[in-house]
Amino acid sequence: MDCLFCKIVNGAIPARKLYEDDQVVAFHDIGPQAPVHFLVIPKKHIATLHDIGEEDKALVGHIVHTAQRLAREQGCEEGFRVVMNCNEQGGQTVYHIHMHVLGQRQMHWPPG
Ligand code: IU
Repeated sequence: MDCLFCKIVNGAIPARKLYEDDQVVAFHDIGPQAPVHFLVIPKKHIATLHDIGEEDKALVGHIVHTAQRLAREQGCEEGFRVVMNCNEQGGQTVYHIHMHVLGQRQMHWPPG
């Protein structure tokens, strides 16, 4: 499959991995937008948030829990932001769902 994040999952493209288990991989974003910026992705290919099914609920919960645990490990006790972009209008550029975790700087609202 011609998916960049599937290639990170299977090791064809290198990434600075923070964590990996049987369901998810977390790695530092190559274009960090904050001192801490990593992505948590499922190993299963799911293109967009629209494609999450009933059967994926536990997996999505695991993504959120992994994000929270790693954010704390990365020193984000003061706070952090998670972002999931969906489709072109939502700002998605890689079509394999991923949770951005950003921290170690003040966030602002609304986002761009
Ligand atoms: P988006 O939500 O689809 O716009 O985010 C994609 C992110 O994936 C973006 O922040 C990129 O910098 C990041 N990324 C990466 O970390 N490693 C890669 O090999 C590629 C994109 I391609």
